[in-house]
Amino acid sequence: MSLPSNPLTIAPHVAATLALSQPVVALESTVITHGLPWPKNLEVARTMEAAIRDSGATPATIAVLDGQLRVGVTDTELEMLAQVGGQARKVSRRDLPIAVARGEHGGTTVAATMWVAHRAGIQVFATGGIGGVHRRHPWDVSADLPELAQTPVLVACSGAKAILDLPLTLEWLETHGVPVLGWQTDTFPAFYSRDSGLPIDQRVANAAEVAIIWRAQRALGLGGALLAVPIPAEYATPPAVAEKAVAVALDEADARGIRGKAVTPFLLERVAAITEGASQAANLALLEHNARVAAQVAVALAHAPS
Ligand code: PSU
Ligand code: MN
Repeated sequence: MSLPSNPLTIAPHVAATLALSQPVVALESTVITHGLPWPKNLEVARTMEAAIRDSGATPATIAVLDGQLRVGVTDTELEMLAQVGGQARKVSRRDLPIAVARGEHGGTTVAATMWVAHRAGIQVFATGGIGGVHRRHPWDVSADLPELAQTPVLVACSGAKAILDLPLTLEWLETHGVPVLGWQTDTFPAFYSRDSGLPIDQRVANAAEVAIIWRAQRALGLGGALLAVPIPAEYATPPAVAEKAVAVALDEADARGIRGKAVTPFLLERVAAITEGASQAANLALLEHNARVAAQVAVALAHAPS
């Protein structure tokens, strides 16, 4: 088995955009392979890319294809990844060398996507929800959190999925120095609902305000940051509805002994089934919205600092 000499491949149009210091937004691919069912996953992947273009930035979906770390994929490749779904490897940081060495296809998690984006020179990344500290199993901490602590990428998301322990996740981020900005909000969003009641570090009104703080973060040589964006109000689910579904899903996961990297995909799938797709509609809406907000921030960053 021989390694590709340069396992990081940046699509030509993405490389050209970066070379001109024009705005690029990275997108993850675990949400495509393991987060949503076919064909919704393809629809949402295309919608997010379109939303970013629409807002004046270039999307770069990051994935592992045939063992190559790809920054920007073609529409045909996007479709292939969506179709392959869970047969692809779920690639977090620790899975990168395995997928590369074995020449596999993989959907990259927030952690792996951040790692690749940073090495490609991309600073802004949009997703739905980051991984975090799990409920009932607080030793199960997503690799997304330490990645945020060390890799300088700004991640726009709707908080951490409601399946997680949000207070412990925020405590972890505080301990490890990850700033949490609230997009037009004073509280951390709870994914399906707009407000967890938990405080964030700083409310920001618009993309220009985010850009100022992110430039300072970079100038100080610090790691990543979160931009927490609440779900658009018309798609928000009442907290009690989501909460009930999560409780049932957690019981099922425990009863079936689901562990390790299978936990998050299992819970996401069960919550979607229990809420009869309402959670999935919410998921799609917030993913598109987060892509738009991230693109606005990338555009603001590309403008000369005032
Ligand atoms: N949250 C979602 N959908 C997802 C994920 C999180 O709403 O698909 C994915 C992301 O790729 C995230 C990963 O990085 O799950 C976290 O998995 P784990 O908890 O195993 O680190
Ligand atoms: Mn885990």
